[in-house]
Amino acid sequence: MYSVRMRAAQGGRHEEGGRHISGAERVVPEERVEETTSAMLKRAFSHTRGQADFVNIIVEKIENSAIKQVPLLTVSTAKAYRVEEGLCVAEKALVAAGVSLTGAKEGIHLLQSLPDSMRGAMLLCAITGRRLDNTGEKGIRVSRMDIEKEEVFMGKLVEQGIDNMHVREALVLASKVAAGPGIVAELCWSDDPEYTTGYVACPQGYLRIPHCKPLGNGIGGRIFFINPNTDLLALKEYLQHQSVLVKI
Ligand code: WAQ
Ligand code: MG
Repeated sequence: MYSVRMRAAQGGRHEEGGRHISGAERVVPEERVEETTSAMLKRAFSHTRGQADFVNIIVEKIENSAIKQVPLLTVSTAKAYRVEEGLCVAEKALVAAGVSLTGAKEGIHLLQSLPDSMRGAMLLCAITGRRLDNTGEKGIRVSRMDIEKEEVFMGKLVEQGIDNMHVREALVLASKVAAGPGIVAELCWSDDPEYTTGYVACPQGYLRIPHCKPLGNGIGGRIFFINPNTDLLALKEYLQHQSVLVKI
């Protein structure tokens, strides 16, 4: 199998202060590497966040024996009709997953007050709400994951009426993250100005939450809430480097 990863920026490379535009992560067999890279390039050049002028695509072979399998999270959808309701549902879901009320409020506040979207996620202590990674506005990027049987997966999403790219990618990412060492819960909403549904995920499931941000808002983000005694190095290694196929 091959890990195929893309990151695109505007105003130069990410390392040189370019603004992150888009990214993508797949794990595919050799015969699908070409179509995957060209789809990623197309995507980098057509993101609603802006025109990319730097695109980095990495293709890397991974041994089958190095791939870990994790279960697909079960999906449910909450009811919310306004942003205040959506965020209230998110707060309750985080607390139900084991995040303290302080931690949940802090996480929501941090995402809401981002000056621009990050490329990765923040790690927060699930008890104190304190930021535990030191990656600043870059964040930690989860990589090297995909779904095991794409057609079956898509079929399942079609049945549930939620077969869009956002859900597909978010469910795979959230399933990898939820299986990580020390993960309590995840909070996310998209950086796409037209996509306002976010989610709270934890090992018990993936709760879709309509209206996590106002329509037209192009700032999104992700927060991983973790146990205070988590081995941070092991968790970062898992998130960034462990190859994972999500089993359906
Ligand atoms: N690793 C860590 N953080 C990431 C990654 C990654 N691979 N990809 C994106 N992020 C962070 C980054 O800060 C982005 O700005 C933010 O998440 C949002 O990313 O079921 O589309 O790809 O309907 O815009 C939720 C779907 C969609 C809810 C979320 O996120 C549903 C989405 P986006
Ligand atoms: Mg996006």
